Amino acid sequence: MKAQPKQSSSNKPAGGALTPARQRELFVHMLRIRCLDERMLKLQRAGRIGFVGTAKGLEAALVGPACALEAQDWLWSGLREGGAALARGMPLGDYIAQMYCNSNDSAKGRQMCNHFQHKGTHYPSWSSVIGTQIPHGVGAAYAAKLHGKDEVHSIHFGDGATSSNGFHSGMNFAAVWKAPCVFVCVDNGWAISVPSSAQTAAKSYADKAAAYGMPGEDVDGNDVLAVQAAVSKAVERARSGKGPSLVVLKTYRMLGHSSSDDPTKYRDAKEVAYWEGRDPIEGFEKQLVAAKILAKGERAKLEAQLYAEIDAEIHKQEAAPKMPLKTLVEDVYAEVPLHLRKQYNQFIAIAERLGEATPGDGAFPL
Ligand SMILES: Cc1ncc(C[n+]2csc(CCOP(=O)(O)OP(=O)(O)O)c2C)c(N)n1
Ligand SMILES: [Mg+2]
Repeated sequence: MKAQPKQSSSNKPAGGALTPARQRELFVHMLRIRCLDERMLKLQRAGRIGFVGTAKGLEAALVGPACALEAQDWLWSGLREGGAALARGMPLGDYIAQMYCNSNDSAKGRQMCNHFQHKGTHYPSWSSVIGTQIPHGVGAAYAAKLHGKDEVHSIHFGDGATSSNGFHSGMNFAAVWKAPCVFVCVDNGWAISVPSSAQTAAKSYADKAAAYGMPGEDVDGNDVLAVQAAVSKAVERARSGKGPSLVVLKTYRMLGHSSSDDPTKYRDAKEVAYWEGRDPIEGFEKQLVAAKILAKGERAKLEAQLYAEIDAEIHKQEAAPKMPLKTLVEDVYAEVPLHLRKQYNQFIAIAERLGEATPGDGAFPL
């Protein structure tokens, strides 16, 4: 089979269960994220790309919601939903071009790498500024409602973002306006080095929903079918005009916060081992094998196919030219104004004298 992402099958399950073919698709989406993370981290360690924030352990929390949305819906990203965009049809080439910030990067190299966007699948560009996507997504959902569009906006954020202003204002306005949106909190246990136990005194982040007058639900974020079902229910509620819900996906970030982080400095190996035993891909693989949807040993074959596709795309994107430097001053004004032309000329003079930065010169320090 061809492992390239696609959003072909219907999300409307017959009798509440996903078809075997759809379950297989979900599994492949999850595997792709794992394989891609592994490759990206290696490229970063080799100094070939600048920065990676992996989603190892969170694959079910990415793929479940992505596969609960229809093509006209929107997904507003937290810090790790690049793989969710792939599951909704963002091409692999766009993902990897963004990691290289090359001339194929749809952000034109203006975003830090690992900050994806894809117009075609309604996936607005990430912001690293925690929580800002929440009021943006709520505003877009409210606008869709005013324009009578059949759109649901799925707004994703981490446990850490629940302490942001954007979370409170977004949740409040969404409930008051009955905006067609779903709040997906990926509680992966940590906000860099701050554990969830220090982030809130509430028993669960889901309890916060009651304060804004919306339903809140805790879900096993490592069980992709449970995640898909819970988010589907919240999406249908939003689509039918009943307003927003909060779905909290309880999961775990298996690796560091980013390629610049060493999690052994702040968390216990026993905690990591506990979650290793609850790996979302292994759990789903066992389920699919037991249901004869996947053959024993098939995972290895799928992984080999995925790695071949990823590696071919890496070679293609690594060979692509860089963004032309003049794009630094384009796209803001109809004509580049004098002060920007002066700055650009100064910049070119410096680049000619000292040369340009090379990969590995300026890895982002966070
Ligand atoms: C407004 C703001 N404050 C602080 C930071 C620094 N920062 C970057 S990531 C992060 C933690 C995010 O944790 P969480 O929301 O749980 O997402 P996760 O990384 O676990 O996916 C912080 C505090 C930031 N980017 N923006
Ligand atoms: Mg977190």
